Amino acid sequence: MDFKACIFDLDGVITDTAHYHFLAWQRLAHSLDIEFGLTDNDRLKGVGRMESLEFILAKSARAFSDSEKEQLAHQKNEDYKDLIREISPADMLPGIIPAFDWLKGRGVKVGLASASRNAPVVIKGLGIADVFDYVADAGTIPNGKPAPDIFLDVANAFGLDGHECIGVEDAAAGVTAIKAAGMRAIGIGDRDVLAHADIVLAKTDRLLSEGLERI
Ligand code: B16
Ligand code: MG
Repeated sequence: MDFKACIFDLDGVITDTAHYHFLAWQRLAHSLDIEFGLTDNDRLKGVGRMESLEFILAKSARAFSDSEKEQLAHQKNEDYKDLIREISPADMLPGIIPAFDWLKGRGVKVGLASASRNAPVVIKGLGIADVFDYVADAGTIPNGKPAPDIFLDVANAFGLDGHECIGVEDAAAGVTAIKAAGMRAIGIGDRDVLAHADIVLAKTDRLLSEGLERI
């Protein structure tokens, strides 16, 4: 084990908020007579709020002004916040708490690099806010994933170079961001989609034994 920090994505790695994003986006899309299914939602993994909205609105024949877009993004976020109000420690994905304990026991810094501006609320609901030595503020990061900015922001906060850090991601754009930051990547999900990761695990349950202990 030769890394000094482990930087986590949130949605799809620590918890599965993707489903709540889906419900909120689908409600918005249907209110505009736009079809929106699970396959569309997969395209939005790790993608920021306005970019996700643009993807959905592109499926409509009509044009939307900037102020309409702001209003729609706000509406989706209000619905999303309603949905995540009930998040609790029971919503942690399997294997994440043992991974945190293992990292903490070795003095490895633990960071969060989520594109979600709601990340602080989510980690509070999960009961893990204290685990993180640093949480990136998505609202202040210039370029979203696949740009390396958010992972570099966390490394900088720790005073570390990219090669001293590893990142854990479920989105292809996220793995690209980690590699562009000069870090090693553990991907969670489909091997073909996450082909650029150094290690790919189908699920989070073996993150420690087949991911962190091996990378
Ligand atoms: P918000 P992650 C991402 O979280 C989600 O995967 C993505 O679906 C969402 O649009 C994005 O956060 C922005 O979220 O609207 O709450 O700011 O995977 O980077 O943890
Ligand atoms: Mg994710």
